Amino acid sequence: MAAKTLKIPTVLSADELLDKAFGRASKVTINGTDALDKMKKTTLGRVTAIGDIIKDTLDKYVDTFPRIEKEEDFFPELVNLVVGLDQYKRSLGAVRWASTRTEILRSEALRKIRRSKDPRYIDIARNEFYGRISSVLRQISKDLLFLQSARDKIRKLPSVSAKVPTLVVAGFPNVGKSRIVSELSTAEPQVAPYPFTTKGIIIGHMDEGWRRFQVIDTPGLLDRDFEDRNAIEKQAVLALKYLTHVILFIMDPSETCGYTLEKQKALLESVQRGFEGVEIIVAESKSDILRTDSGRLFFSSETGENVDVLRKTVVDALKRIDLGEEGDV
Ligand SMILES: Nc1nc2c(ncn2[C@@H]2O[C@H](COP(=O)(O)OP(=O)(O)OP(=O)(O)O)[C@@H](O)[C@H]2O)c(=O)[nH]1
Ligand SMILES: [Mg+2]
Repeated sequence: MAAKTLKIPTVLSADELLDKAFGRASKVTINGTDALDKMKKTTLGRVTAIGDIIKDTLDKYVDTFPRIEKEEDFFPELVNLVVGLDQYKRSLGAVRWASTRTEILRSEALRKIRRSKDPRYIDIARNEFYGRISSVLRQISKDLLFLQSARDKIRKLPSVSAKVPTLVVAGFPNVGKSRIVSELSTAEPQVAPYPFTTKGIIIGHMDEGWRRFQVIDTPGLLDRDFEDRNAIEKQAVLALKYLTHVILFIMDPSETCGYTLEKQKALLESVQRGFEGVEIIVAESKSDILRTDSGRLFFSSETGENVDVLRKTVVDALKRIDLGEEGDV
């Protein structure tokens, strides 16, 4: 997914694109059998070049911006949050329209110029084309500016795969989330930026035979009461929902994290409400410090106690996730 979004080129403004197209075209000169023939061929060459450059550039934008068809998914939700999906689609639609218009205007102009035997009419047809093509680009100038800023934001979105069964780790700060994510991950987890958190999200992978699972730690997102968040933060959390197949909720009964067990239970309930229908595995951390008789799964990243049991529980839950052909963006 990231690879796809990284390929988006910088988006030129309407004026920049016009400058580029007209600048290149002005270098075109084609010889002819006489003055009229030369003028005609040169004008045809310039109109063709302008049309080509503008159309190719616009088509490249349409092709490289991520196509968002299925909206109820992680990536579209994020795009919606950071740029606004309606405007995104409208602007891409406007660019597509401008590309089609360019093609039509160019064909019309070429036809008129080819037919013309009078240099004055050739000039008129050419100027008409220049004027119209400028006007088309001016009409989409706001869309181009929007897409340029959208590109910068989309490029910063995290590169997580929607195709891989994913475990998301939740729990208050300091309960031991990051440590268990490292324990469970095959390699050192990577940090990816995530809008609305300063820390980014931490992505690890678990390899189980031929299968690969994703483990995601989300500092700043699932470590506060859902209800305490502002609307955008809530959406940022909900976007995660599309990515989350199983939640590992970590509780620290030793309370060395700085949160009472009561508060932690309240957070768990809040996560349960926010992620209805998602399997939530609750595990108590830091069993080297304190073990309760709650009957919950417990483990210690410090001593390694029960980390294997936790891993197996998590892997079994992830194995039950069948993504089929779904999950692609
Ligand atoms: N004794 C003991 N300490 C642990 C254990 N797991 C984590 N810790 C300690 O608890 C502190 C917090 O651990 P982290 O893994 O950073 O906690 P976190 O939940 O990722 O915290 P945030 O990133 O702030 O949300 C660190 O000092 C860890 O060393 C454990 O199993 N036993
Ligand atoms: Mg952490």
